[in-house]
Amino acid sequence: MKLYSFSKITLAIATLIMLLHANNIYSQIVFPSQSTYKYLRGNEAQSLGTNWVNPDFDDSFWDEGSAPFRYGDGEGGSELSDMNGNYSTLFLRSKFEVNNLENITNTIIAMDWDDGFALWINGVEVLSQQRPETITYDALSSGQHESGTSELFTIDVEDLNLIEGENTLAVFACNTSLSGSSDFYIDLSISAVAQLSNVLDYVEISISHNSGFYGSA
Ligand SMILES: [Ca+2]
Repeated sequence: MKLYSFSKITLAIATLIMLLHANNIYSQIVFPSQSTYKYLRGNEAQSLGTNWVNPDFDDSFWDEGSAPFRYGDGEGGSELSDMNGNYSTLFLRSKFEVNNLENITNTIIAMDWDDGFALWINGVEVLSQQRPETITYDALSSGQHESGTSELFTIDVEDLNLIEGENTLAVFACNTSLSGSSDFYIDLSISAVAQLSNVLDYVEISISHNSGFYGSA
């Protein structure tokens, strides 16, 4: 009998751990690198306007491809062999799910880019680096930045304009010159830390990149 009781207690504890674990896994954001996006080349974006960052924008006429979007550096993803000399910017849109938003504290955005970018969530700009003052189809980055290493930006979840369920990600990426740069690269991941029952639990971080080159800007 004693052994039976012990088994019951063990089973109860195991079930509780499984439930907590499942709940934690469910409280998360996982948007990995090499994700699929709708994208528009800068030389097709002269009349794009500014509402392309919004969730209800119709991107059905945009191309579709997986990150990284690049030329010169890296490997895999979508190679933009026509970019150098023809357009300096790229417009990207994608979706990601947020589950149990109330349990999420910090969010980590891992960026790998060359040379500048700005990022919107549900129409609100939340992060940028080497961003041009004005986002236009022919803009250039305000400085140079090399790809090859993901940089982590830890952002308070309250500053990210997240909603429960489906969220819209919009990314503007640009080069440092129209034809004088030997490379271009953009990829990112978004992941979250969930807090449950006063236990801070590291859920998942998705950082990976295939860029094997470290060329000049
Ligand atoms: Ca470049």
